[in-house]
Amino acid sequence: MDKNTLEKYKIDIFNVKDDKKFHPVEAQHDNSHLKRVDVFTADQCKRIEDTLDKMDSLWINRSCTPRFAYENSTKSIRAPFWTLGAVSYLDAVEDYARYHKLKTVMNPVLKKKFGWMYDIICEKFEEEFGCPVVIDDVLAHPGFHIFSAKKGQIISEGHVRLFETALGSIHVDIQYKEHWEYWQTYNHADLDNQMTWTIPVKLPKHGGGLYTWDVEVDPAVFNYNTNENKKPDVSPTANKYYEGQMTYFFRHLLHQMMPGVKVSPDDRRLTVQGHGIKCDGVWRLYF
Ligand SMILES: O=C(O)CCC(=O)C(=O)O
Ligand SMILES: [Fe+2]
Repeated sequence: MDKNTLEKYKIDIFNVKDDKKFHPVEAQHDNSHLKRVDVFTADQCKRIEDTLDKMDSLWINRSCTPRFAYENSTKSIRAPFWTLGAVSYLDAVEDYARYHKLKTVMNPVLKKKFGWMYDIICEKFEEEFGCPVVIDDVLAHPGFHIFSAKKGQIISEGHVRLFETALGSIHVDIQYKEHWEYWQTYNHADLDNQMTWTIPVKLPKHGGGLYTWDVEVDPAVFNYNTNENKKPDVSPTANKYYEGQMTYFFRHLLHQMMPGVKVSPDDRRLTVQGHGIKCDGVWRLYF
């Protein structure tokens, strides 16, 4: 996207022309499709961030990988973007065996370092849904999206500007489709009600969030296009994120990571990331 298109795009989306009032995260109301649950305290968020930093040799650099590998036309972001854990939309989409290889290495490590965190997540979901919620052991454990430099380093000026652009695609989550055969091992896997959840543990100073669009799209074809061609006619809702607060939604809610605002070189956007499918009465969480 060239700079002029980008500027137009920002103004379209935020509908705010005066840069002094440029606070897109507060521009609009919450989307009723997006649920919110307070999950971690500030201390717990800090503990997660510190643990994540201590494990930075295991972060996988995805900065040159198209943000959503199942799309045929996305730019390489080349800004510091890492993941921890095996990722359905990046690894399984590319090579299903690679996903399982990485998961086999990473699951025990994640369980050891973040077992306490998974316990809290499952407990909160159980309170929310009133049925058992587990971390799935066959698929990859929930992991992390890391938009940040490594601890003690800063993001370069060029990358700071990149973080202020729409790095994430406009998409629906269809990660569950990669694991079709696995779901068939259950009597009933509710593939019509798949869930996506995100818990930010560290956000940039000027915030972060998720755009959502209240429109129906065909999940079989929608993702496989460029953002420009996919942008719906209606305005998105800007759902602000809060550190420690989970957002989750069901089915094919159209969404996009919100671009950063006035990003500084030491800003970080760290999120615990996962999905869920209810199989034989138990929600199974995975990445
Ligand atoms: O980071 C976010 O806010 C959302 C990420 C997302 O859409 C995804 O991982 O599918
Ligand atoms: Fe998504």
